[in-house]
Parts: sequence; structure tokens; C-alpha cells
Amino acid sequence: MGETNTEYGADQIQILEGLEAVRKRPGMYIGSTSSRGLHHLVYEIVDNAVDEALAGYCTEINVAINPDNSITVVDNGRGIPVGINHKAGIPAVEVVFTILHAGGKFGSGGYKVSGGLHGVGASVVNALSEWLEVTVCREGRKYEQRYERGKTMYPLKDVGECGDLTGTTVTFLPDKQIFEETVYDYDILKQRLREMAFLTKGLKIVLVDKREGMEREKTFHYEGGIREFVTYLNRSKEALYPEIIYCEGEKDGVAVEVAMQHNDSYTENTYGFVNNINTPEGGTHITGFRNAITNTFNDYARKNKLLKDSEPNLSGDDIREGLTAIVSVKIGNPQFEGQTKQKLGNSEARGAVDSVVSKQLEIFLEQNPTVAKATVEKSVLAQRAREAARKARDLTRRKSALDSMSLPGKLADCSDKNPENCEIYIVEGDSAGGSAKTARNRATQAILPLRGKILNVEKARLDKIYANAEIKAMITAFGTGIHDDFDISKLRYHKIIIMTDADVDGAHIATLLLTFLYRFMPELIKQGYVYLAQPPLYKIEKNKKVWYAYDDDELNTILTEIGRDSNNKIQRYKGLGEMDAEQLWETTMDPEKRILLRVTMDEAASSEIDLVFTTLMGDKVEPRREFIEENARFVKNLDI
Ligand code: 1YM
Repeated sequence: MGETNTEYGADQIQILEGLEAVRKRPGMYIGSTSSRGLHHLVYEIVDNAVDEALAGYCTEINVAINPDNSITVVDNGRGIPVGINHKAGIPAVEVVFTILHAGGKFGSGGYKVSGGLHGVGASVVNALSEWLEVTVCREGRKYEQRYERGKTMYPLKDVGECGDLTGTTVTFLPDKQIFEETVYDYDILKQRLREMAFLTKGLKIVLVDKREGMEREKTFHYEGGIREFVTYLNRSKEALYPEIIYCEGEKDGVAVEVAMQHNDSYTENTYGFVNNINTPEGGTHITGFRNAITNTFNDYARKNKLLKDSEPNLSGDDIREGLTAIVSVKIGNPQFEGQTKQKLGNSEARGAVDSVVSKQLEIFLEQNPTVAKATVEKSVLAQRAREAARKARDLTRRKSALDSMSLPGKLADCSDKNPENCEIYIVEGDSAGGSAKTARNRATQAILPLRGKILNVEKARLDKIYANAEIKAMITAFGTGIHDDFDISKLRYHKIIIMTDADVDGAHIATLLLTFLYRFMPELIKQGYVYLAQPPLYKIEKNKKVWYAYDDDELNTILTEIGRDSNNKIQRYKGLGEMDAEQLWETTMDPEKRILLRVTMDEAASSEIDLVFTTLMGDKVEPRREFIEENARFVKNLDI
């Protein structure tokens, strides 16, 4: 016994060191300790439950945000094994939660198909939680164990019977010593869990918020899987045909699933997933997919004389105009490349997707000639528009080469030439533009007034977009070029500030501008160069003193402070135009006093960003109302 004891002790020391390492360098295991890392903890635990669903044993997962911001995840799978793991000398469930990298399904033969950003797992979540409790129902018995900051509090406890029930419940409270942010965001979890449910057909996932005053609940359950994902993504657009094209198969150890449908817009939205993880940078699976559809559609068009022999092939861009697609692969040993390790590198994935999609798409097109014809016709139109746009671009390019610095006439540029010091205000309307020009700091602040509503790029083809005066003015002012010529190092201002009225029209114009930037210069948003100015809603005057309020809450706070009486003069600004230059400077433009909102983009939910834009910009009224209603409770200042 003596010897066994020492070995057990030695094992324990090593285990504690393991989790200590996670607490010392949490970023290495979960990416960051910001809100992103905080939410990542939930995905790690949910991933294990999803694996159990993929193995065919779990049909439902329940995720709750508890009143204290702890999280409970429940599944109805087999329950984590509780037998003693002979190598570690402790129950398997304890190994899962206390030994680093034990989250994977060792020894079971099958591959671990889901997994977080770094493929770590339950032990990392445990290490980064103030406390974690696991309950396992298995073979008629119920077991419990608790850990605090990764340390086991007591040996696995048998707490009684559980009848026929099986499953695993995990509750954890993220450690405030580790995380900068410890309050969960329902919407962030909602988006990821919805995505997980789409990617795992038949699995029901329920999200519940139990926090006081925030009570809500949402169930995600899609028998159609990624087919329903495509329908969902296209829900605020007009589909070009009612069918969802679906391909499924396996080759060289790569399981492939693809769903797609064209809509009448001009943008492509293809989302790639590898083992249920989003790959915003694409990779071999996306290359294989693109290759397959370019070749298959061209072959079909030639064979059926939809393209004349004299006409050039349709380009991939032409065929993908208005395409919404999900490309999901499951692969045993995914290799990720690129700066953020989000780009799939496995070459066998390229061949597998190409082959599965080529074969099945060919058959589909033969069987659905109306779908094939509608798509090819749209692609031919896209091809012509692209050609026209190329000519227009060549023309502007040549023009700017001739008169070297042909900045737009309406631009009041700044004198400083160091982009780091410079900002450009994109201002709604000529009159506000005039005030802004008077108010500005000429050295560092440039003003570009735009006339009225700008073109909605969601509803226009490229040739029209490039011909639009307001858009041309922005492109030349920014200096970065566009499309293949885009070069962020040529950006002339490190702050692009959108300044519109604080009303519905202003919000609409801001959305149109953001849509343009998101579609045509996403790097500007990704790298944090884009801001929204925040003009005040109210001016309060009393005894020659002046206050500004940016929303109703602030107005009430100020009124309470200074006392509500007849000496108060309250003005509600209907637009920027009502402010004189001095007021505009003081409230919205003075770098010392103004409030700017930086526009950010969360990669993880990029499919949702697209939805927000198309919902707010698209033609269908119903989804827009739904979107606003769904979000209204949580959006401040929604002036509708
Ligand atoms: C709320 C979180 O972790 N569920 C879960 C995990 C496991 C199993 C079932 C499981 C797996 C296997 C056999 C197997 C895990 N088991 C392990 C390990 N939900 C949650 N549900 N029996 C049960 O893969 O063979 C790791 S995760 F390693 F112990 F088998």
C-alpha cells in the first residue's frame, strides 16, 4: 500500500501543476480573458455534450444562465463514465475535469468531432472557475463532485438513485480573479447555440436566462440541419428558387455536408465549418466547394447551350453572386493555418468536398432544370455587370493617375498628412456638413458631407455602385482603393466617423454607410477604424448654464440634479442642423469631450452580422419587424 500511496501522491502533484498552468496563462488555453474567453467556457462544456449527441446518445442539451451568472449545462447522454481510470487512479469523470487535455475522447476509437478554439476542454473550464459541480446519472445511480479553482473538494460521491435517467449536468462560476468580464451575454450564447443546433440535425438545444429582470428562453431544434440554416440565412431575402441544394457524402476520412440556395441579392455568403467550428478565413474545404460549383455550373451551361461556344466561361464570382451556402466538414485531424489559426489546411478536405459536391450537384441540376436555368441566367447578368464595373473602375483608375490627387470637391480635407492623427467625418446633409466644416479642427479633422440617403449596396449591382457619386467620393477620400486594389496602408484617416441625426432617418443612413463599408472594405471595420459619432438628444439650460443629455435616462438624471422647475429650458434636437458650429464642436466633435462608438465585428457570429444588415436593409417587412421586436427590449434609444 505504501508504494501505491506515494505514486498516487506524485500523480496528484503533477495534476495540480497542470491546472495551475492554465490559471497562470489562461489566454493560451481559451484565447483571451475578455468576454470572448468567458463565453468560450460555455462552448467547451457544450461541445462535450454535442459530441455525445454526434455519438448518437444525446438528444437534448439545456443551457441556463443562473441568477449569479454561473452556467448550468445539462445533457441526456450516457453520463460521463465514473469507473476508476487505472492510469490516474481516480474516476474517469474526475480525470476529465482535473487533468489537462483529458477532455478529448481518449481510447474510444472514434474521433472527437467538435471542440473549441484550442480543443481543450472541461479541465480548462474547471481550472478557470471559482467552483464547478458535476452530476452524473449512469446505470441507475447519481454521482456528484465539486471542485474549487480546479481542486477536487471531495471524492466522487454516490448520492442516490436516478432510475432510468442518464446524463451529465455541469454548473460552473467563472473566476473573477481570471476574467475581466464575468457577466454573460444572452445574445452571444444564443447565436452560437443556434449555430450548433443547425450543424447537428435533430439535436434540441434550449437556452434559458434565469437572471432577475432578464428572464427569457429559446429552443433550437432543426430536423433539416444545415438546410434549415440556409433557409434561415435567406429568410429576409427573396430566394431565386424554392429548393435548397443539398450534398452529403464521405471521402478519404472527410465527412462532407453542403447546403446552398441563391437569393436575388448580389453578395455571396458562404460559411465554412470544420468539426462545427466556424472558419472565417476559409481553407481547403471552401476551395474545394468553389472549384466544384464553378466547374459544374459551367459544364451544365455549355452542355445545355445556356452559354454559347463563343462566350467565355462564367467566373466563380459570377456563379456565387447572391449565393448563401454552408460547407460543413468533419475531419479526424484538422490542421489549422493562418494568423488566427482559423483556416483549414488539410489537402484531403479540398478533394473530398470537390468530389462530393461535383457529383451530387451535377445530378441535382439535371433533375431540376428550372433551378439550373435561373442560376445560370443570373450568373450571365452578373458577368455583364462585372465587365461594366471593370471598365468603370479602369476609367476612375486612369483618371486619378492623370490628375494625381483628385479628391472629391465636397471634401474639406485636413492639413496634417499623418493618417494616425487624422479623422474624417462623414456627415449627413449639406447644412450639418456646413456647421461641421466651421466647427472642426482644420489640422486633423476632415469633413465629407453626403447628400441625403446613399445607395443601398444590398440592392444594386457593382456597375451601379461604382457609378454612385457619394460612394465614389468616399472611396477617393479614404485613399485605400477598393476590390483587388484595396490597400489599407494607404488609408488617409485612422478614424472614419459617421455622424448622422439621432433619429430613424439618421440610423438608416448610418446603417447604409456601415453596410457599404462592411461589404466593400471590411478591413476598415475589422481593424477598428470605423466609429459612430454620438450627438446629444437634449440641451438643458438653467440660469445661463448648459447641459447636454445623450438619452432620456441622462436627461432625467440631470433634471433631478439641477431640480425640475420652470427655469429649465429643454430643447430636443431634431437633427444635427439645429446645432450651431460651436454646439456641434462641444458636444460631438471635440476629441476631449465627445463620445465615439467604435464599430466592431465579432468573427464568431459573422453569419449574424449579415443577417442584421439584410434584415434592416432588405425588402421583406415581416423579418425586419420581428428583428426589431426581438431586440427592442434590449436596445436603448431605439427611436421608432
Ligand atoms: C454537460 C456536459 O460532458 N457529456 C458527456 C461526456 C462524456 C460522455 C457522455 C461519454 C463518453 C464516452 C462514454 C466515450 C465524456 N466522456 C469522457 C470520457 N456533458 C458531457 N456525455 N460514455 C460517456 O466517449 O466513450 C470524456 S467526455 F473520457 F470519460 F470518456
